[in-house]
Amino acid sequence: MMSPLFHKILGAVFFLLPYCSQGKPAALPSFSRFLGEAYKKFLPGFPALAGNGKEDPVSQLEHRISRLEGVLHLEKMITTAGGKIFATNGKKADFHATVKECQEAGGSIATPTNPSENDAILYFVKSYNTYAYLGIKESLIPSKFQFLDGTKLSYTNWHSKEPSGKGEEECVEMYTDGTWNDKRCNQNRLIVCQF
Ligand code: MMA
Ligand code: CA
Repeated sequence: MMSPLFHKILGAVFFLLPYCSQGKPAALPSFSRFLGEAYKKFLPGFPALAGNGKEDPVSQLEHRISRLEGVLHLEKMITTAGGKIFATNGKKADFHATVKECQEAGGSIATPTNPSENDAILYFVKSYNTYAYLGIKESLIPSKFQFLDGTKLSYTNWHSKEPSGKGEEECVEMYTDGTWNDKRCNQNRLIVCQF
């Protein structure tokens, strides 16, 4: 599961931790020298340290991550709400393929638990003008919906007269106004994941 490169980075992080907590960035060896050639595999074509190399490695990485986040936000691929990052690849899939794609990416299907998370998902539904499946399914009791792990919904945003399927519509989609509709699971909808 864990690649040798990941081990190396993890090793580097733990190696660097005491330096950071003591606030001695000046005494650090170069992070790129420590990683050796490994960073080239990490992001081919990118220098390990942009700029003059004076900043400590943690700041360098924070700066680099924030620039990557800027690019992904510009491309309408990520947005945040609270502690979650929501992401889309702009592709469409049915419910089961969406759950699988999100899992394989290390996340899970987007699941709104409050109005701000609902708005974050809505941002993609509007940008791509495409409904999205949510991480919510009908329970064994018809018209009673729950999170995929079986826990009770803490927040709902049903469209008026929904849910309407009474056992015939087990999945839930988000409309372009942010409200929810219970729906059969075999439609093509925008893939939105959370991380
Ligand atoms: C469709 C389907 C349902 C939804 C109704 C609303 C006709 O069925 O999308 O899930 O409840 O439209 O009119
Ligand atoms: Ca419905």
